[in-house]
Amino acid sequence: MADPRKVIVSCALTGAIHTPSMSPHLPVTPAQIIAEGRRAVEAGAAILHLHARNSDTGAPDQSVAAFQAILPALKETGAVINITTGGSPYMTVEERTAPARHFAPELASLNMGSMNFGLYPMLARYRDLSQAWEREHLEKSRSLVFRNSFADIATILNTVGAGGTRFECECYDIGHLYTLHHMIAGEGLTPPFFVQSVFGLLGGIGAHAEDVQMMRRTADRLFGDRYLWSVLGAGAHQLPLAAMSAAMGGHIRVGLEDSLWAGPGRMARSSAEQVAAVASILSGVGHVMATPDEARDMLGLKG
Ligand code: KMH
Ligand code: ZN
Repeated sequence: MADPRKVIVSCALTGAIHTPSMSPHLPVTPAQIIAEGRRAVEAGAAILHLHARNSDTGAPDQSVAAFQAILPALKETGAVINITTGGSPYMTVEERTAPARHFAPELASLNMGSMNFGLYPMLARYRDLSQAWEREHLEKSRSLVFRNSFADIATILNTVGAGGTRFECECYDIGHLYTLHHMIAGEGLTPPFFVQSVFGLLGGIGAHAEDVQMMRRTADRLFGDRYLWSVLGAGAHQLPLAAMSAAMGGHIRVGLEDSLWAGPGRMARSSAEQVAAVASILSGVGHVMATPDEARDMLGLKG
């Protein structure tokens, strides 16, 4: 019998989109983020995708100091550390890349195109945003364009990549795959490429099975066997698309950054609950979760 397929599970612990008023379980202080990271790794996550927050307000904080408060303890989990370069979509590229440039992690996110970022419709459903920054976030999000120009992408590749960091290439639409393909030729990106396909975020591709298949087919055509395909379903799409990715031979990303839910109408109490749900999906189809070291090997990370 063939060995079981190893699936890399990434866990995104807090992000910059959801706010404390939306869920009491969203980690914002260093102690909460560290505890969530440990639980996610115990549940089987190989990669921790990290943002940091201001401890007092829970607002996104992309300072080196905010990451310094969480990184040493999270590195001790043994997981692959993936630092965001998306930061918050209101920040400049200089601000967004500061922690990844400073810490030179094994992995960093790289957003592959500019887009309307579907925050407003999601935020507008929450009536009781209790803090001023959360209400401002709602107001600003209506006219938000998440900017990732060709020059921005190249800057991130060249500055963050200089430290030996490799990239989780976040593709929110088919066009972003073509941008990645273009960047490979021009900017010296080397395989294996880690393609994180993001589904169901308004402004990007939808979360229908046909969308998922189209993304996969296009990536196969462009990158052949030189890439690893991972699926991120936003909000309520998270676990259904995790199951679809498992069935299609893909890798999976979950976590409270991407969805506050653990099932229909049921808020997740922890990112680890979502990782555990993925573990049971994978065992149901005969796959196993890759360890952090297996993920390092598969992604060609510096270790
Ligand atoms: N929240 C995800 C949909 C980043 O950090 O670079 C996008 C994300 C961006 O993870
Ligand atoms: Zn992120």
